[in-house]
Amino acid sequence: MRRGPFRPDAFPSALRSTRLTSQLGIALGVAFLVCFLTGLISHLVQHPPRWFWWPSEPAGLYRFTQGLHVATGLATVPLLGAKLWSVYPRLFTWPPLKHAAERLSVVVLVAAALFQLVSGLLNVAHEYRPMPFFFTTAHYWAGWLVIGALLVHVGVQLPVVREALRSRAPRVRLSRGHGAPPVPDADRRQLLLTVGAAAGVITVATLGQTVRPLAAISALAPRRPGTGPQGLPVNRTAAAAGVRDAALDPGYRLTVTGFGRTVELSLADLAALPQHTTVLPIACVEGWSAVGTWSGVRLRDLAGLLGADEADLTGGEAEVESLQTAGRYRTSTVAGPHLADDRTLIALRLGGEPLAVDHGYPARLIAPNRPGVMQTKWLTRVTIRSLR
Ligand SMILES: Nc1nc2c(c(=O)[nH]1)N[C@H]1C(S)=C(S)[C@@H](COP(=O)(O)O)O[C@H]1N2
Ligand SMILES: [Mo]
Repeated sequence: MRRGPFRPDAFPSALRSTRLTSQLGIALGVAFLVCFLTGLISHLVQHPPRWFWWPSEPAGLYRFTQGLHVATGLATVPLLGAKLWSVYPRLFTWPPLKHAAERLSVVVLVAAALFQLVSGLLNVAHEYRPMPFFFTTAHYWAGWLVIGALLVHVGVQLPVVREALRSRAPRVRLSRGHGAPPVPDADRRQLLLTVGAAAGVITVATLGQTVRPLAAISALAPRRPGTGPQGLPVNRTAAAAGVRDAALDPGYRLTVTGFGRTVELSLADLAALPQHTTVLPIACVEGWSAVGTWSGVRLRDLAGLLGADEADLTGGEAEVESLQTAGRYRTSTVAGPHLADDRTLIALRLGGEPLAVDHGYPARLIAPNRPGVMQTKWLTRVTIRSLR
């Protein structure tokens, strides 16, 4: 009856042990928690509920949390691989039906975790064709599935983990070879080191998309600082967004409206307003980020043209709209802290030159501590309102 993987000695590796599985499991649990929390932050910043408040300071905070999200997710690949390797013989424990319920609950966890890694990797690689769903929504809800299934799994396995980590010997073997000698600790440590090294290599090979000194060795980073027009990567080009002609039209006007007033500003009008320069990163949800030196008009100065006062700014918001007629990122909302912040600009220049059309010419938003998707390019209208 017991054939193939169901044979008693089908999985001969003596390295598998509850101790190994426990150690990998703890590392994986911590990594998933980091991914979940940083992912939750990114979601809340982009879809803020009423109670949520996100500051404009420190300017690079989102860059850090999102860089951590992507780096941790990538480093999880070898960890999850090793963890699954260490336990998959349990799928074939005998008799097959006895542990069906337990296995099914683990299947949910494994499936959701694999979905997160694969969809996240595809997003980082800008490869949306294999995903017939909207990535962001699916990735968000699957994140809750992973964390929920993980809590159940930890609850069930905690006693086993405790036992495995407390008693140093003899170790329980997961494969069902009989009378196998205990595994030397050195071998297990070697395996853990290898897994750790693999995670490290992946991290270093992708961190260059956000840490500039590492860019040269970033074999896996799809976007790198220093590449693209004006030394900055481009996420969506003007041609791809269908705004090239409108953006280059000499008749361009920026409409600024709110507090019962509307002003229309040509590029010359904008250039005649007080100009300011800030050094701020574009921090894309996909993990890459790059710093630019932006110059232009403070958003708060435009609000001032409409007669807004300080309290209108901190307790208000601005909606910025792109020349784009379709697409998810054609508008964004600038919350109070960012609206009032001196560094938030309607940028006209990058690195001292007029913006390249792919970076949002004639005018784009740039604000501290915001995801790249909310740094709207090719602005046509700014609406400012007080929420008091
Ligand atoms: N109108 C508009 N603005 C946009 C986008 C877009 O698709 N349309 N993409 C955003 C995304 S996802 C990022 S990461 C940044 C990238 O800015 P960059 O191309 O100048 O580097 O622009 C943002 N601004
Ligand atoms: Mo982005």
